[in-house]
Amino acid sequence: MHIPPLLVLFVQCVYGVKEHMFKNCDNSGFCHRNRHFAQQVASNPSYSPSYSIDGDSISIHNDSSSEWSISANIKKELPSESDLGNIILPLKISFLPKNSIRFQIDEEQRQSITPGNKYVNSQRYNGTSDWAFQHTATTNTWENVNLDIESSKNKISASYGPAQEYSVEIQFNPIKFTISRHGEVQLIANEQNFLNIEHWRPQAENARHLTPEESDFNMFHDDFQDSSSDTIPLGPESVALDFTFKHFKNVYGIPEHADSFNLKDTTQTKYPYRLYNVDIFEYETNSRLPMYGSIPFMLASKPECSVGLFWINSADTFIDVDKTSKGGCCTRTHWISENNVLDFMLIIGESPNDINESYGAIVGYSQLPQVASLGYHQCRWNYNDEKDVLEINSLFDKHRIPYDYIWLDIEYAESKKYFTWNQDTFPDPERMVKELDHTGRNLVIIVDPHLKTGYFGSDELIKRKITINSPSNNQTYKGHCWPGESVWIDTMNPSSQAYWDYMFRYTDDNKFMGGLTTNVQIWNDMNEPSIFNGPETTSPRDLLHYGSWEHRSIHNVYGLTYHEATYKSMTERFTETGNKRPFILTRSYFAGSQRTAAIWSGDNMSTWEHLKISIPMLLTSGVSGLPFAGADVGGFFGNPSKELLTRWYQTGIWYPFFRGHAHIDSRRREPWVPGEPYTSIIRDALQLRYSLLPVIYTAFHESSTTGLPVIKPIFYENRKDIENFSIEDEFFLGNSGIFVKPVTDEAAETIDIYLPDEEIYYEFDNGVLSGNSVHRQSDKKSVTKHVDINTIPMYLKGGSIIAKKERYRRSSKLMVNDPYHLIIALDKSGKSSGKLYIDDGESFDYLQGESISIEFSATEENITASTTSQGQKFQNSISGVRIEQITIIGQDNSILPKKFLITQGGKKWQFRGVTQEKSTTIKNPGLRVDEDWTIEPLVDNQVHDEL
Ligand SMILES: *[C@@H]1O[C@H](CO)[C@@H](O)[C@H](O)[C@H]1NC(C)=O
Ligand SMILES: *[C@@H]1O[C@H](CO)[C@@H](O)[C@H](O)[C@H]1NC(C)=O
Ligand SMILES: *[C@@H]1O[C@H](CO)[C@@H](O)[C@H](O)[C@H]1NC(C)=O
Ligand SMILES: *[C@@H]1O[C@H](CO)[C@@H](O)[C@H](O)[C@H]1NC(C)=O
Ligand SMILES: CC(=O)N[C@H]1CO[C@H](CO)[C@@H](O)[C@@H]1O
Repeated sequence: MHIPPLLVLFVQCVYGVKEHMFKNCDNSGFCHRNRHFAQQVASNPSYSPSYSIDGDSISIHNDSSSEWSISANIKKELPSESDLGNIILPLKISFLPKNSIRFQIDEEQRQSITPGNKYVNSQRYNGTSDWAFQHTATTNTWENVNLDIESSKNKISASYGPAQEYSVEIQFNPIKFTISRHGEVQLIANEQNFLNIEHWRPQAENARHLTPEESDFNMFHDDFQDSSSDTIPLGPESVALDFTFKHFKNVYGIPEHADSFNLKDTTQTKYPYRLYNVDIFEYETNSRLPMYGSIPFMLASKPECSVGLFWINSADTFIDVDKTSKGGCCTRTHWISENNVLDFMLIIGESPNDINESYGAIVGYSQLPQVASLGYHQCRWNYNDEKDVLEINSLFDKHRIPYDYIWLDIEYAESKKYFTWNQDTFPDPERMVKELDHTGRNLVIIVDPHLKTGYFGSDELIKRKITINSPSNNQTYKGHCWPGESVWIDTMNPSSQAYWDYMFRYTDDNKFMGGLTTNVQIWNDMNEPSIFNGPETTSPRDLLHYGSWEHRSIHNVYGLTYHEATYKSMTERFTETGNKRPFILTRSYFAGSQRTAAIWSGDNMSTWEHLKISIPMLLTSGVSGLPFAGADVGGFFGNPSKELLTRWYQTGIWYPFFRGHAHIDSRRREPWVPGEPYTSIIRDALQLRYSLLPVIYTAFHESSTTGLPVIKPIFYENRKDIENFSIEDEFFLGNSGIFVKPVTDEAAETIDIYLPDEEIYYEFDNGVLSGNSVHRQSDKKSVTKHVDINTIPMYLKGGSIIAKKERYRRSSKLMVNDPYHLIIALDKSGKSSGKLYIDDGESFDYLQGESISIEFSATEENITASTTSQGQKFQNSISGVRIEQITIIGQDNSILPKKFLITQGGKKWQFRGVTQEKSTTIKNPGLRVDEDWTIEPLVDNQVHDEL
């Protein structure tokens, strides 16, 4: 949510000119200077770089952590007028498990300089990885690391990886880092010599430090309108480097932008992709402007190889993508950050899967969410009071529409003082929550990082010295946000955790969460942080955090530190009430946020363009390791037409995080508001989502262990076709074989669907098999399909087995004991397989093995289910759950049997199926879900001896 109501008028005027609120590369000092540097270098054929590696400084370590690394010094040669001599930039290259390698470059003299502000830490910040990386040991072992090092006068090479299939060559002068797989070059860092590290220098001496390539634009001050008060106490400090992806046409990732999945060339514009977490309400589509979150991870993929680049930096960052090279030589990228150490990781492998696994092993996989959080969330700014909330709750029942969470935006709190309730509108939150609990529903309430001045919430923050501070006196900074004058919690400070824990357990005054138990969860908004009177809607860069670090250094990771603190506090609360998994939604995020939170794409608008762009945005989030993402269904700002709202629900059911939300000035638009036929169509879509929860949860489980995107780009399924790399409006639901292309055009009558591969695809519109199927024709890879407002175009790929739950229930919690419908879609050769993961859906017991994984397989001989489970407790709890129906669909029914022999738990029995044209259905076969079983076909009338 965003926009103070008073500003709404103003917003109408600025809409369409958002770019003036945010810096671009021309008016951002460090970006401007580095692009200038790059242009000078590129246009000077006799350019001799100022940077080189000192060959004598090389040393090789195999240190205590058994981490292989190479250290060396990079020398930066200054103009002869400078009396500083050479600048020493220590370089460390570490070989990480499997297929990753990390490069870190620091600046030696930072140990001994005196910055212009005594409160400021003068080092280059190197703590980004402490926040981004997961802290538990990775499951990878070191056994696979083999390092062969070869050195000569101008270079050193090492091969690494399980079979030493990867190698890195480090050239000293000019500096080049070349990464190969099976001897073939895949990536070169600094191929274009754009390496640049602006070393520390006193302002007065600046002129003597400039090389001919450098510009001194905005080094010590900032001309950009509302950032002119930035004191820039350490002067210019940027780090920049280019990366050439060899023979790669397509690169992905670096969210968050409201832009295409496949990244675009940016060389002709002043808008490189920018990563800077800002409150960009009413954002425009097809834009490289920064948004609420940042993940500086890029994936390059081509049929034979994939490369991941993780630029470990939490400062303002611009990324130029250059696709202008002739003959498909490469995609070139130029990464520019305002400050911090230069730190990046390269991950190389064959498929994007190899990358997802290694990247996830480092930053952590998405945590397995509770099942309820995968249901539908109903939000609005604001449900006014307890009566309103309970009325909405019962209207869902009246209209037979399932949902799991109702949300309260900022108006629930007294004067927007988080940790309080408005006594007039919410006199008895406990009563309200109990009422929701009757039907298994839950509540989410918002808690933002700005705390209004002059009440216990902020007083205590100031007393404990855990606020973000002003650079002038190192005292609490005060700015403006929702409640008016506010202070911000500094969750970089480890002491803030105890305070946050305390607040989430606080029960005095008007009892914030006292009495509220397991069905209340938290929404963290405005944590970029959004500051209404700050530059670019956010924090001044020279504010101070714990460790005397400037906000400039940590800006993009602040939001993560905040939602992690909330997550920890909620986990701690739940230890007493059943070890439940917290559900936290955050607007601002960084690499690693997936470990503790879900995200959504902020304040979008009720337009068809925003509906359409939501899909590439979610694909991007998925390949960047953060699959639990969504977009506000219906669009936050504005009033969607009935058709747009309906199409948005039909698309939203595929969002990993599925929430309807609306601005305070938008008209009510709950699913029953548009009336018939729309309400019924929306109900069908929601019921489809609920029927697929077992499939969605299984996809999330896979994601939480392998990094699999929940909505999966089609080039993850088939990398042989180069066309697949550019498709951004179709996707698979995990590895389930469910293939979808939502309708996102107004008044659509037909839709062209590009088929990802040669397999047969069974028509499965709205989750119902029609008996029809499609496959690629020799001359045509796509099919045209007629659609009307009811149609949710989808297919089940031949070779898949999925498990649905088809009974209507009011919420996911009430579905726990419902039976499954198994759908077996045979591939061209008559086989298929699939997975189902089940656990209690809400506690952490699954980490102790309290879960069941079922592998289904079908061949001509039999259909089998093979279950794996370590814990007995959960298994016992679902011993009553049955499979109520099995549908087998194939290309032709002559191969489909009619009679079956079923074996489970030592018992055998016969069963007759109902055969239609292309499918066979077995109703109530009497199978339990918690134990292995086999079904074998019987020739009709065959009498089986054993029975
Ligand atoms: C380096 O580390 C590996 C793995 O711990 C070990 O086997 C090896 O002996 C160590 N020392 C050297 C110099 O290779
Ligand atoms: C600035 O204030 C923080 C407490 O808010 C304190 O820990 C830190 O030492 C102070 N810095 C200096 C240089 O005085
Ligand atoms: C960051 O630098 C400090 C001081 O040099 C060092 O102790 C620490 O280990 C570094 N942290 C990382 C993550 O490299
Ligand atoms: C099912 O059939 C496969 C061959 O397709 C066979 O290998 C397997 O043993 C059979 N399983 C059972 C439980 O009969
Ligand atoms: C997208 C995808 O397929 N994810 C893969 C991530 O990595 C693991 C391990 O390599 C694979 O098993 C997953 O399938």
